[in-house]
Amino acid sequence: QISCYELNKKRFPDHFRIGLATSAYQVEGGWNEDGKGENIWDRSVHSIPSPIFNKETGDIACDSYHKYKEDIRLLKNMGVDHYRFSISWSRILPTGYANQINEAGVNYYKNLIKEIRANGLEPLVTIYHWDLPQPLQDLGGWPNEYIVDLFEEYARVAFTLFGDDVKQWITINEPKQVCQEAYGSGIKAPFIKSHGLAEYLCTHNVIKAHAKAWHLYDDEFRNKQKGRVGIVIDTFWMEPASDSEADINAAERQLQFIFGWYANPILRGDYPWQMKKFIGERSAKQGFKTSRLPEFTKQEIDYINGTIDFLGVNYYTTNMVSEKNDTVRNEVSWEADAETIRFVKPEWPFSTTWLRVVPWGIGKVMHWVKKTYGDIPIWITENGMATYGESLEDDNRIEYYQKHLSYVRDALEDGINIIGYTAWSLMDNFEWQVGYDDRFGFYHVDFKSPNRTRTPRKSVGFYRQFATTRCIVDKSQCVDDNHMDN
Ligand code: PNW
Repeated sequence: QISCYELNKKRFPDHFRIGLATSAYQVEGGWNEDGKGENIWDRSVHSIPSPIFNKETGDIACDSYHKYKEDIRLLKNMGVDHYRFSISWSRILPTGYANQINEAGVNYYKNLIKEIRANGLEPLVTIYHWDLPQPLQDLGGWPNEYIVDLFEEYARVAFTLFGDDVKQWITINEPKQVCQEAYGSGIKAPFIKSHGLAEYLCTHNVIKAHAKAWHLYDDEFRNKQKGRVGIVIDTFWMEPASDSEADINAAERQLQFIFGWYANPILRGDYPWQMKKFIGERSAKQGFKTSRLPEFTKQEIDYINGTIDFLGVNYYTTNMVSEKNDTVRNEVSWEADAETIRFVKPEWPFSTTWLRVVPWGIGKVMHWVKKTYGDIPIWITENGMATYGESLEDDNRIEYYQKHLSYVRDALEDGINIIGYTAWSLMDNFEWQVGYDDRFGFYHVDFKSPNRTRTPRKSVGFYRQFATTRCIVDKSQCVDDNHMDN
C-alpha cells in the first residue's frame, strides 16, 4: 500500500491538462445535413460491396451533430480540462474549396466551441482527422501536390472563423494512417492500394501542408490570436527482440519508419537517414530510376524545419522487432522497406487485433521522443483500449489507464516536458473499417437506439477521480494521512 505522503507527491501538476478526445466522422453523423458535402468516408461506407465490417456507416454515428450539448455535459461531469474534437472539412467547405463556405456547418462548430467554453473547458481542435472532401479525392487526394495549397486555404478558414476562441490547434491527426493505411495498404478511405508508391507521395504532401498551415498561423494569426499549432503523430513502441546490434538497429529503424517519417522533417529538416538509405537502395535494386521516397529541396527543408509549437503523440501499444534478413529485396512496400519483423508477446493482454496492453511502452516512447528530438513540449493526444459488447463493467479499461498514467507520471518525474494527456475516447464511436465493434468509450453508446443513449461505464468514475484529484490512486487506498495537504 502506498503512503499518502508518497501519493500526494505523485499528483500530476495543476497545469497538466487532462482531457478526452473524439473526431468528427466518428461521432457527428448528420452526414448530408444542412449543406454538408460528401467526404471520402461517406463515399466509402456507401459503396457496394461495403469495405466496412457489418456494412456499418457513420451516417448517424453518435449523433453528436444534434447531441453536442449532452456531450459537453458528460465532459463537464467528468471534470476534465479540455475536449479534443475535429472539424469536418466538408461540413464547412462542402466542395473542399474555400470559395464556398457553408454557414450552417460553421455555426455548428461556433456553437460547439461556445458550449465548451461556457462549461469552463478548453477546445483542442484537430483540423484534419481523415475525412477528406470527396471532390479533392477525385483530383487524386493527398498524393497530388495540389492538396497542399487547398489544405492551407482550409486552415485559413478555420483560423479566421474559430481562432479567437481556439488556442490549441492540431493540423493533421496521425499522418501515418492518412498515408500508409489510406493510400498504401488501402485499409482506410479512400481504400487505395499503392504499396511503396502513393504512401510516400502522400506523406510528402502531408508534411508540406502541415508546414504551410503552421507558417500561415505564424505569419498572419499568432500575434492576434496567441495560440499554438502542433501535429499529432502516432507510434507503437518498438522493443528490440534481442540484445543483438541488428535487432536494436531494426527497432530504431522501425520507429524512424513510423514516427521519424513525419517528425524528422518537421523537427530535423529531412527524412530520417534510415529511410533514405533503405528505400533508396531497394528502389535501385528494383530498377526504379530514382528512389520511391521523394526528396525535399534545400529550400523546402528550411521551410519545413521547426514548424511546430508542440508535438502530439498517440500511444496505444507495443511491438517486438527483429532484423529481417531480406537479401532478395523485391517487395515494393513501406512494410518491406523497413526490413524488420514485428510481433507481439503472447502474454500481453489482448484488447483488439492490433492492440495488446503494454503500459511500459508509453514511458519508453516519451523517453525516445526526448532523446531523439530534444526538449519539445509533448501533448499525449490519444491513449486507450477497446472493449466489446454491452457490458459497463470495464475494470480492464480502468487498469489500462491506471498503469499507463503511472508511466506518464514517471516520465514527468524524469523531466520530460509532457503538457497534457487526452484519453481516447469520451464515448464509443465509429471505429473506421471495423464499424461499431471495437468500443473505445468511457461512455457506452447504444447504437441500436435512435437516441444513441450514452451510459457511463465504471471507468467514468476512475477518470473523473483522476481529473479532479490529479491522482491515479484513490485516497482510500493510501495509509497515514499525516502529510496529506488536500
Ligand atoms: C487512432 N494502428 O487510430 C485514431 O486517431 C482514432 O481515430 C481511432 O479511433 C483510435 O486510434 C483507435 O483506433 C489508430 O492499427 C488506428 O496502428 C489504428 C492504428 C493506430 C491508430
